[in-house]
Amino acid sequence: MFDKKVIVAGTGKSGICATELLVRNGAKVLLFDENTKNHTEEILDRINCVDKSGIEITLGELSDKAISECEFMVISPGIPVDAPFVLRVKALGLPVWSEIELAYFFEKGTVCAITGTNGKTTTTTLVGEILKAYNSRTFVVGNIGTPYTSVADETGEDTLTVAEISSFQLETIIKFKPHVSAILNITPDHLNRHYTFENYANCKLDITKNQTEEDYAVINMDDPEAARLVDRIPSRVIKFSRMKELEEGVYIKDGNIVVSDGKEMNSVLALKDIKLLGTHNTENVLAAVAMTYYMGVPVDIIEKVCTEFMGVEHRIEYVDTINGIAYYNDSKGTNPDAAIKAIQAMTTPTLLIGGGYDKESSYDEWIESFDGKVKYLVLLGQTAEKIELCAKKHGFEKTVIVKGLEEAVKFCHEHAASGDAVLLSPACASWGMFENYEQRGDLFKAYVRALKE
Ligand code: UMA
Repeated sequence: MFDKKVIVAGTGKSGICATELLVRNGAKVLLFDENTKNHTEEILDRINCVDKSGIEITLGELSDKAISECEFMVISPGIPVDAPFVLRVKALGLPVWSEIELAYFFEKGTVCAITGTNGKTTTTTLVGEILKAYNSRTFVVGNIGTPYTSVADETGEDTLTVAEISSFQLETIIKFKPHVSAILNITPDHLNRHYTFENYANCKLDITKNQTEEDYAVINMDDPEAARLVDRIPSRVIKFSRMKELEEGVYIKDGNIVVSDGKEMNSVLALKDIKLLGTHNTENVLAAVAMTYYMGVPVDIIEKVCTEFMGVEHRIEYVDTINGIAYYNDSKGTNPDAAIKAIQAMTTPTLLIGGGYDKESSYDEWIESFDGKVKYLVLLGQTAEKIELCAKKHGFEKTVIVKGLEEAVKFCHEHAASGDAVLLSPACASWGMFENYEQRGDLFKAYVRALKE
């Protein structure tokens, strides 16, 4: 399939699945990771291939000679495009592909893709559920946790793929072209990687860059930054709004979500039948309705699945009630904007657990959104002191710094009263203390459940 070897950079989920896909399809792979603490044997063990003879593993540094023997490089999302070794590979003339691009090379069916700062996972899951109810040959992939490369060569003309795509993944797409794309919202995130908000927004816009007039881009008109991109989109824009009625698009009329093509209006479902908490989730449902409608799914299927959908793990997920205190896991709240949505969805006094890896976010708006609801802000991780200072600046004094998540849960258990809520919604990534947000959320749930014993 490829004439020369392919470099795969990163030995996380993405790198392993990209390697497997390439090897399954007859390519030779040079698997590379900068982290020398990794072990070649252990990496090889994680690769699920019958014949591993075409795989070479290099840790630490890539030599110019090794690079020149390869055709192109596939990079994992976590690797910055300006990492010195990536710049060297480019300078030696090799194209650099996102693992999304590699997967798309093998794609034979219809693809829809979702990006945005927040709501991606909920929307992707819901779109996936709707598409599965319509066509059982549906794949749900991407930043959501299942690399697209793990299923790309199983696709066929009759399959549907829904992909959650992060800005990291969009940075190195070349031909990736979803038939229906969506930009849910754009607020500052990952600025340590993209440097400026404009770069970050441009990465998001790139989800539409290969689309043509036969394709659709679903855009949230209530989000000023997403709405600003409309004129730069080459495909047919399908606008959606929770706040205003549109001439054409997906919006709310008399309590119903409706789709209008400018001539006819089609009512899809009643807003009151949605089970998800918070206005941000209404926007996610609007996006999912728009996407699946233009993917050709009949309205009765969209309605049924949307009204049955209960939401996603780690996203304002109800855990348990202990001594009259309700515990919620919002570990997926990895940036201030997501954490604001979670605190806004709370209806009782809340003990909030936050802090984690420093993505150089600003926490001012998050603290301002507390609105008298937060009883204590319990902080952990690299950003604890920074957030505490920011809270004090805004006159919020009830902060506590703890060593870890278990201590945070214990503090909340001891200081909450019946009727209060405890919310883990860190506004920060989990990296440094946990492997990922899933592990952070799972541990939180385990510590909460242990309180019962
Ligand atoms: N590495 C280097 N050099 C670097 C950086 C990393 O060699 O400069 C190596 C590391 O040593 C490690 C490997 O790269 O071995 C890790 O690669 P990775 O960080 O891309 O991790 P994966 O396990 O492949 O997970 C990635 C996504 N991770 C990131 O974007 C950071 C996962 O998104 C995604 O679910 C997975 O692919 C499957 O597609 C997680 C995430 O946090 C959930 N995403 C961000 C977000 O949602 O905000 C964008």
